[in-house]
Amino acid sequence: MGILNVTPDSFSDGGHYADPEAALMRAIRMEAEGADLIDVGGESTRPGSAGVPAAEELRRVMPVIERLARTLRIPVSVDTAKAEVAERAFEAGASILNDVTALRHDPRMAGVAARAKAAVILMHMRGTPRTMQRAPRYRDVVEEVAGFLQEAALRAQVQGIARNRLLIDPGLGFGKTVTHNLELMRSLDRFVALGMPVVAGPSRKSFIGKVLEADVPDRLVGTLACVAQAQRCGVHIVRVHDVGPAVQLIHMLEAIEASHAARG
Ligand code: HH2
Repeated sequence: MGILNVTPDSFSDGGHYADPEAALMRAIRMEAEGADLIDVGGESTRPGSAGVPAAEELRRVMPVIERLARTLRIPVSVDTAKAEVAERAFEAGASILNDVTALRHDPRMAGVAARAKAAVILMHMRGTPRTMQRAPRYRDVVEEVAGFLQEAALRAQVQGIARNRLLIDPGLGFGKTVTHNLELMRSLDRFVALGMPVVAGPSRKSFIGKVLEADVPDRLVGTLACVAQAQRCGVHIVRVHDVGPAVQLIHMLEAIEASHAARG
């Protein structure tokens, strides 16, 4: 999943793709590099951020989603917690909802996604982007996040979204310390065992920066290590900024695994 942030303030690529034509070019490039879907977001969720009104989010994402849906062969997802934005994005051709609040922020969201028959990514977050990094604590981060995602999936089904349209995401960096993020990375197979497709979003995040003492532009190798770990654990979708290197890494790992299978 290639990340396309059309925000002025995203933590690693804010302001790069504010012009819809530049955003379209970026998406075409990610598709050519092997992305299987493109995730468009118009509101930064970086730690401490306050959020933007729906009208501003619509102004940012709609021209981009309209262009992508017309031009790309791969599906488009919309990264939003607002039902109004999701609804308009589905009308314009997006087919996947990526809701970092797991349908909790907007009471209308589940109904909108159910009516559109959209696939829905349910992500775990502790608190809100404004508060989430204030000393997060867990008894057992892996089990607590897994329990949350199971409950969120049940709630979504009660609200009319079919189970075969649900995906889950442990929410790396959302209300977690470096140690929590590393524990989640180590145990990604626990989420795969829940029986729904798993999404993981380690790309350029600060836990990588802290482990490697690397600023955002120098986190590619750390990100790729996380992509390799995700692949090893059977994670279905990795959400990345650097699609080309991630696709090459996965192809290489798959070739190695296939050679083993061929030998029997
Ligand atoms: N991470 C970010 C945003 N959306 N969605 C899912 N499903 N999983 C994630 O890990 C995830 C996400 C944050 O990263 P980014 O989009 O690069 O930055 P920002 O929120 O500053 O736009």
